[in-house]
Amino acid sequence: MVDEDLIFPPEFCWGVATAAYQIEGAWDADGKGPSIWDTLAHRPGGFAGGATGDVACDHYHRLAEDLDLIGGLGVTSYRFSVSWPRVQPGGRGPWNPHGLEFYERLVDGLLLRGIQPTLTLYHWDHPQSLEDSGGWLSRDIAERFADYAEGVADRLGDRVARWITLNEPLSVLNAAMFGSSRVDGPLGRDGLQMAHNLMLAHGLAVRRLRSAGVRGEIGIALNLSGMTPAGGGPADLDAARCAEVHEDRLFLDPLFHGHFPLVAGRPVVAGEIIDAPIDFLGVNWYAPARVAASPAGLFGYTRTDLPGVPVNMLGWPVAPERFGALLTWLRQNYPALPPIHVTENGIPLPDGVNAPDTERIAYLSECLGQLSRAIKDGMDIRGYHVWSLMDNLEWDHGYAPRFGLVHVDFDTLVRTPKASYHWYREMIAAQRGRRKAGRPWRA
Ligand code: IFM
Repeated sequence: MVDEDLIFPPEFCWGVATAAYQIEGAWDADGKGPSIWDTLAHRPGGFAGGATGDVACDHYHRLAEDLDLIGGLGVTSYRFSVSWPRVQPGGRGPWNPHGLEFYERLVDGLLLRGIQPTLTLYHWDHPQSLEDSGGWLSRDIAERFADYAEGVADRLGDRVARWITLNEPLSVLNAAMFGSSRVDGPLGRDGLQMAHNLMLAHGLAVRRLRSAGVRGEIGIALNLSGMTPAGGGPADLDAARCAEVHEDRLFLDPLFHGHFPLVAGRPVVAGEIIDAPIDFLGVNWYAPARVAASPAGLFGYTRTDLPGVPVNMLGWPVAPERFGALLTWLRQNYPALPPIHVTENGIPLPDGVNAPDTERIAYLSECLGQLSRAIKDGMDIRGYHVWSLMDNLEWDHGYAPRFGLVHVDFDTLVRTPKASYHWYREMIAAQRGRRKAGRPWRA
C-alpha cells in the first residue's frame, strides 16, 4: 500500500532511528564502563518488569544482521547514538579502542550499503562517574562532553553525514526535575542550571566539531509537542502559554532567539556559545498536548485528554493529523530556522509478531502526509526517521511498548520484519522510483 499523495523532494532523506542503550546490550563488554542507565536498571525495582539494557536487542553482537535489516529497507540514513561510556568509560581520559572500533564498523557498514550515518553523541547515557561528580548540574560535564565530541570526531569525522549533539534535552531535564525514574534526580534541583549546562554542552560540542573539521552537518534533536489550550478562558490560555515556555520554547529560544524564555518574567541571555549556528534542527514528534490550568501542576498546568481522541499504551494521544500544526507553529515562531530533519516519529503498540500492524502504518502514513503538505507549503524539511528500526527497551517502561518496524523476540533475539517494515520499504522505493523516472516532486 503506497499513498499516491505522498510526494517528497528527490533528495529527501529517508531513515530509521535507534539509540545505544535501548538496543546494544553488551553493557559491560570489551571495556565499556557503566552508564547512569546501567546503575538505574540494576537498582532493586529498576524498570517495569525487571527490564534492563544488559542484553536489550544484543545489537552489539548482531551488527551484521542489523545492518542487513537497515539496508533491506532502502533507507538513505540511519540514526544511531554512540554510548559515551563504551568509547570513554570514565567520561574523561582514556579511550576504549574496542568501543571506537564498534562504531567504526557500524559507520563503514552503513556507507558500504549506501546509507548516510546520522550520529547522536548523547542519547541520555553518560558515564556513571560523571553523574557521581554532579551530572548535568555541574558545568564540568559540558566541558567533558566537548572533549568526548572531539574524540569521536577524530575517529569518524570524515564519514558521518549528520552529527546530533544532544537528543531531547527536555527529557533529560524533565526526568530530573519531576523526579521521574528516568534519571535519578530529586525534585527542587535547579532546572535552569541543568538546562544551561545541557545547552552549553551542545554549544561547546558544535565548536569542537567544527574546529575538528568534520565533514557532516551539525544539529540537535528536540522533542516538541504543539500546545492547545483545553478551553477558551484566560486560565487555560495562560496554561497553554506556560506549557509552551516550559516545554516547546525552552530550548528553541536559546538556540534561535539567543535567550532562555523564562525566569521570573525576565529573559536570560544564552550567549554566543549556545546560539552558535547549526546546520539543521532535529524534530522528534509523537503527539500533541492539550493543556489546562491546574494549581496541582508544578508550573500551574497539566496535560488533559483530547476529547474523542484515543490514547496509546503510553497514554499519549494518537493524533497524527496534529503534526502539521506543530510544523506551522515552528515556522511562524522561528522564521530563521535552519532546515529540519524529523529525527524521530513513531507509535508504541503491544506485542504482535505477525500482526498486520495497521495502526502503525496508519499513524506513520498520516504523519508523512502532514510532512509532505508542509514541504509543499514551503517548509525546508529534508529528512524523516521512523522511531524505531526495531523493538527495543523503552527505558523505565521496559520492553512492552513496541515501536519497531522489526519485531524482536526478547527470549530468542530473533528479528522479524513487520508489515510496517514492508510498507515503509515500498514507500521509499516508490519515492526513489519517482526520482529515477525524473518526475517532478511538486505535483
Ligand atoms: O524511546 C524514546 C527515545 O529514546 C527518545 N524519544 C522518544 C522515544 C519514545 O519514547
